[in-house]
Amino acid sequence: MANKSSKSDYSAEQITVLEGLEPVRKRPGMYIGGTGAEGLHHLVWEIVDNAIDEALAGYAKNVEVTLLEDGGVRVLDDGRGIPTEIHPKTGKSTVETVLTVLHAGGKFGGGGYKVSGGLHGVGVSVVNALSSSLIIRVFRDGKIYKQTYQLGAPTDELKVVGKTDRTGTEITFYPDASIFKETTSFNYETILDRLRHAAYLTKGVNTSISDEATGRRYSFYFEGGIRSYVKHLNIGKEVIDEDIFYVDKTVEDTQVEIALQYTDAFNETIKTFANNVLNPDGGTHLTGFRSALTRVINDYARKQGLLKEKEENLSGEDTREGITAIILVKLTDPQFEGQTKNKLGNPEVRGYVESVLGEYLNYYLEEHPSVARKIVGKALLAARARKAARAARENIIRKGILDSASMPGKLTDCSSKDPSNSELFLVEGDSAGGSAKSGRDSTTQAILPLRGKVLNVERARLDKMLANNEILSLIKALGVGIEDTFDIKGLRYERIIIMTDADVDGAHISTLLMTFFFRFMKEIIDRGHLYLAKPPLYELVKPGRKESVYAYSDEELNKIIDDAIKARKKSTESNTDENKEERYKLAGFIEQKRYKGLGEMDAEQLFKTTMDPQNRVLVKVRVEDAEKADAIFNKLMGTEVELRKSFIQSRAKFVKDLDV
Ligand code: 1YM
Repeated sequence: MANKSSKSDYSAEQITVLEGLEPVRKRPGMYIGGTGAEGLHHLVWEIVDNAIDEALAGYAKNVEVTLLEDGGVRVLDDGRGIPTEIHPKTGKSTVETVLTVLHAGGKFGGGGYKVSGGLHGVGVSVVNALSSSLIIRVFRDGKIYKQTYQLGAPTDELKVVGKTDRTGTEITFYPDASIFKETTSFNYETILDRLRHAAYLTKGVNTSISDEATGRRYSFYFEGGIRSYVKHLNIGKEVIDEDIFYVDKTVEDTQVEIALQYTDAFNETIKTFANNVLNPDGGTHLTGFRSALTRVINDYARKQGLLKEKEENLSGEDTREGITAIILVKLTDPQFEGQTKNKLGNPEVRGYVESVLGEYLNYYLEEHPSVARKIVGKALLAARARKAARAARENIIRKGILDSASMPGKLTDCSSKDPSNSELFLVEGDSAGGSAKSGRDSTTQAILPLRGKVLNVERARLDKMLANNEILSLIKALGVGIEDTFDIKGLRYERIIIMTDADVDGAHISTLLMTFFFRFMKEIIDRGHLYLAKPPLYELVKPGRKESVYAYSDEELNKIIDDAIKARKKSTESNTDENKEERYKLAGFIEQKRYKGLGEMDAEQLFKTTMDPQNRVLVKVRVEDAEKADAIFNKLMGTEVELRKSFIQSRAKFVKDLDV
């Protein structure tokens, strides 16, 4: 840290005394955001941030949080210890001044810390004001100092209570239950998460948490700092290369630290921090990062001939597709924009970040040609996909393809024009489509045959979808439009029924269709319009009888046979262990057929078994948890072939059975 030597001694004058603590207890929400669980945890952040600041300043190596069995929280660091000498303005010890005066602290006085993470911090005094009791111990100058407070007011003097050879600060506090009416219990996971991030952002600091009540404990130390953070964020994602770009450089007293890695995802994850505080709305560091990234990747692509002379530049968005990056700047005088202070405003930072990333990413690409090629390749793909999507959309709008005037040629519509009693069957393959057409109830049932292989678009991107005739026909038949023009009111059918073979290919096609609905027409699923048809697996024929019996599952098959055996043998118990032929004989059935596909049924059979509202079995498609489903679809449509296979075979997992 740059200030290590120059500012090792605290000077009491740096404290700026602002006001008393009464306002904090009157309006706690103003200081900690609220008095619920979040506000309660804010107390911990306040203290932890001070300890982390001491690590950031290069003095502390360890920050320890303990959840005490009696409901208190203890935070300990091994830094210099809060100064104990008398403060000239207050006439009290600096410890007491820090704990009782709002906004007192070196960092608010313009000196003190060079860099400070607790910029949003309202100060330890706020924690003190909102605690039924607080105990501070300072290890400094070979002595242990101790003082106790109640509701922000000292109950004794700062006293020497012992000798020590260590240094540091320890604060133990008990949140005031009359302020935190909702809850005063701290969440282990929440604090653990915060400490993990603090460890990522502060290279070399060891953070730990222990919970006395449960005995749980955890500590974090990341040799790699923000490199480890990037790695953590990319867990479970397919990275384009294991190597992580990393730079740490100081320009004009501002430290710029960046780590980045690309995955095969479509979205970007860029987290920006100023003095270890997250800036959710970015700011000048983000702007500098983006412009350098776009420039460097374009320059490299041109130089390597990956981008031809007549081709236009890759857009910023293209170069960021799939990126995971952490940008951390440390500066003396951070300024924030907006009410929430979520955006870094210092104009000079843009140039600093731009020059650091510009220079070092360029070196990196030169030195890692295979990674560089993959990054450029990914951006080129993103550019192409974006252009294709735009062209496809414009083309479709221009040609009026989605206008409802004309129905697609492949659709055999029903005669009813009332959506509430109409249904649309999406049928796998032309031959089954033919049977469905002749077997259907033409008043209420419409048929749209879809050819499976054409639907096989990896990773559902709208442009690919729109380039697909089957999908275009589907969108048109549904009458709801797509994307900006989507409107559920136009839906022409109450039920949309996916009808595919009961095999792996059929499952694949229905999954692709469900993906399409999930990604582009989720409302159709949400409103319960999407179904899967369940064709029977077996047809059972009794000799001499015309009527067949159908079984839709193996359990059902067994039950039908069992019942028949019981009926014939009356009093005798049936035995499921008997061999198959024997059982069929006993039951008086012969097994006619095990259906492998819809195509094996004639029109009449298909209607009777799978389409007839009186007899059929339908499964309603429901998305229980949109986010989870999206992740599953991502996996499914992604590169992990094995995962995909096993998922398809068990697709019932995200489809809840409902017999209609
Ligand atoms: C468990 C919480 O607060 N540690 C801590 C706080 C301070 C210092 C060291 C410190 C800062 C400085 C000089 C300085 C604070 N000091 C002040 C104030 N841990 C925890 N560790 N010497 C020690 O800023 O120059 C406020 S916080 F105001 F006294 F300087």
